[in-house]
Amino acid sequence: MENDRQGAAPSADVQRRLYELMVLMKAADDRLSKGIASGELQCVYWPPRGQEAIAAAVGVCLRTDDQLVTTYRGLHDLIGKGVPLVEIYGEMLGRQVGASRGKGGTMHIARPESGVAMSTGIVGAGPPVAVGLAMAAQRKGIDRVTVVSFGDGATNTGSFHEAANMAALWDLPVVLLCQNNLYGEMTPVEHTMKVETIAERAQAYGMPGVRVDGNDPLAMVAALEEAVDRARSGGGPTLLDCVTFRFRGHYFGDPMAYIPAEQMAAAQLADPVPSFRAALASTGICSEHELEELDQAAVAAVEEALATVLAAEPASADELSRDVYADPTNCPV
Ligand SMILES: Cc1ncc(C[n+]2csc(CCOP(=O)(O)OP(=O)(O)O)c2C)c(N)n1
Ligand SMILES: [Mg+2]
Repeated sequence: MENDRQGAAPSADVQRRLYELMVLMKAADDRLSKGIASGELQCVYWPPRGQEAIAAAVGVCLRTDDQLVTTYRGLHDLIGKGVPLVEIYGEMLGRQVGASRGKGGTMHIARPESGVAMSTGIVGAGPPVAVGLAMAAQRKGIDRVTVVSFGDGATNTGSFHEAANMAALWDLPVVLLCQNNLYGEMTPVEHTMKVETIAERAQAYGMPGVRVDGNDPLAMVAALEEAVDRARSGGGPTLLDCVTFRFRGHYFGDPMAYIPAEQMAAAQLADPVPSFRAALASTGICSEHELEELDQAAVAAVEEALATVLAAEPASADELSRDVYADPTNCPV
């Protein structure tokens, strides 16, 4: 990988925070998966299990008012950006406690108070929206960086290329964060493009493109920090090609027959959550006892959030006509 933890490692506190976020993301995914599989929970779900290191880096590198645009596979990104789990689960399960009072669903979670501008189910739709947010910040002189998270498959859409060109041309404060999990639905990334890496696509637009080990939270923080600093200081966009894997396939319940057994075995060895746990123990940043406490706290937080959501009212019918039109006197950008 091009970016292998250049510069000083993050402080012990930041490393602990990264693990805390990663283990919360994993616990949130595990609980949803268990509930959907048993029939206890009914919702659609595109699981990001395995992509925790990327989202945790988003969590420690962005300010609250920096903006995030993400996708249907956004559970971890939303947790990283600080959306309360009750509002995420609430939205997925169609309850009034959801971020959009239960009417958005899994694909459409937004929360302006946390700097989450949009989640989208349309592949490649995020980058143009992020470029618009970055353009607004540049024109209005707002100190704000926008990060847009999307998959490898999205880099084959026209909207990605138009957005990348515009972002580079105008030096916009945006980071193009590709969560390259090696598949778009059931198609391996190498069947969809002739160039070898997604990072090299950046050259065509005149912006830096960096390939990163997306399973290593420290490499991710180094790369994302550099990209965010560049964007914030007027240096323009960066394309980050974060190489990772999704353990549960495209959608929850995907039998994953298209994934070679050797690839799955290798990915499991590189699973970011146990790998980072072992690294924190071996460097002495966390004791086994501390790690155990973080693991248990994550599971407890997830159980508490789910109990709140299951006790909440379903989305009300009058939501159908509320928020249909923007309020022109209160239009955040
Ligand atoms: C414009 C558009 N085309 C096709 C689809 C169907 N679709 C949903 S997810 C997906 C694969 C996207 O792959 P990738 O961008 O790598 O993201 P990942 O799902 O791996 O996170 C496709 C083709 C869609 N939602 N939108
Ligand atoms: Mg993909």
